Amino acid sequence: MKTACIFDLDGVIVDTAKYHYLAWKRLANSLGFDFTEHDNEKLKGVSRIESLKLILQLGGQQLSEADFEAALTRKNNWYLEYINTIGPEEILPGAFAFLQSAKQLGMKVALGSASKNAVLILQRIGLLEQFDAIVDGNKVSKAKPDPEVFTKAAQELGVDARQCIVFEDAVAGVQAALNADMHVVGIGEAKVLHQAHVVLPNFSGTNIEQVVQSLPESA
Ligand code: G16
Ligand code: MG
Repeated sequence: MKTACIFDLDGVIVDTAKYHYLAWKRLANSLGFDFTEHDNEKLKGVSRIESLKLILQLGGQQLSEADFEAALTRKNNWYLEYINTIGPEEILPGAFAFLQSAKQLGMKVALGSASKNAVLILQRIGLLEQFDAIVDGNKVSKAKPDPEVFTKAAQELGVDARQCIVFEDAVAGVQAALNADMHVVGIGEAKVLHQAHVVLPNFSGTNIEQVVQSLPESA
């Protein structure tokens, strides 16, 4: 029996990747190198610290501990400038209706995100009150593909892992859900998210009942 849904935030509920990209690009440029949209794909679902490590590697740079911390703060401040202007129009197509379909069926819903800005983003898009539990980057110490974020979400909801369906757009997130022994629906391209039990391009034109029916019996 599937009784709970756990949604990733960036790339599933809202597309904040473009704002992360703009802020990281600004940081890279200030350090004297460029950062492309192609390379930004590698940062999806990756924590802030790991993202900066990756970017510095791409730019062939090393920073002292103090400069690393300062760079994280600068990037986040730029990111917050963008986030503070977003609203409900940024919710990805079909995501709100899908979430509602799960709630109407009596399922519990949680957020499982790597972002430390998750609560602010949910406030900005008007969805904060929709979630029964929120586990974000402030509550976990291990990054996806570690299952911690999803395991904690299930604990907060008071349900078993096998009762949860995770919705994820990142490969590391799909792996985290599998490592948590949960059902996982990939949101994006099947060739990228092939480890997921089911992959949907987005939430348009579907609902939770259709998704539950599409999950393989063994999943
Ligand atoms: C999101 C994004 C990542 C970002 C991470 C940390 O994860 O996909 O690109 O680096 O959050 O965000 P912040 O800097 O706001 O703490 P998710 O798990 O919601 O996809
Ligand atoms: Mg994501």
